[in-house]
Amino acid sequence: MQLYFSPLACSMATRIAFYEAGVDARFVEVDPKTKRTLEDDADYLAVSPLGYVPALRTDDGEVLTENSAILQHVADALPQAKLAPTDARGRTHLQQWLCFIGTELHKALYTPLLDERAPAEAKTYALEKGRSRLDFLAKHLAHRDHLLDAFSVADAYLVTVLTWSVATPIDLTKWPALLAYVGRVRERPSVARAFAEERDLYVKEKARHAKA
Ligand SMILES: N[C@@H](CCC(=O)N[C@@H](CS)C(=O)NCC(=O)O)C(=O)O
Repeated sequence: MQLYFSPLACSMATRIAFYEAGVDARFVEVDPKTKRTLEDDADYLAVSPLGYVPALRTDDGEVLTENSAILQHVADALPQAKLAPTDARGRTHLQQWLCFIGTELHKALYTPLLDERAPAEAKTYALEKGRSRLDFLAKHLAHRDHLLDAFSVADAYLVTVLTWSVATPIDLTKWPALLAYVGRVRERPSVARAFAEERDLYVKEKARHAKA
């Protein structure tokens, strides 16, 4: 499988899933500004017309998009890693959290806060609305280690998104359960490795953009 990613973007959740499974995948870096791949300067829009990551090229050549779908595909393809419940109710709970992270947190809260072109009013609105989502999440995580009964692809996605807080006005110390969760999950070897590798690539990306 081949993952199109940008450093520290939501695509990192799928890298974490691969590391959890101990499986080699091909990682193809996409520059978020130029929408070109780093390794061969190919047009990423020809792979995924909306230009956002992640995209996953499966072993049979199909290109999948949308983080939550890709994460479930990878979890299903690598069942030995136990990254998704296999029973119907458990799968519904997984979907519930993936949808919550993708819509309520990632796109509604963090995207406007991280987008330098988003108007100040949009950021204020997102923050106001987002507080109840973070309260809700903190309550759920107050007495549990993971979103579900065990680490799943939803945790891979959530830890990626919550870590973006440092680049936003969201102060996680106001939600000690979330701060503790991020600290705990980031200690997993798969997560620590993914963050370390992508942090280095992110620094390089910033340096490239500063030069351009
Ligand atoms: N709906 C997409 C959104 C993915 C997304 O927002 N990706 C961001 C990185 S976290 C991105 O590539 N943004 C660049 C862009 O929108 O041009 C998904 O869930 O996969």
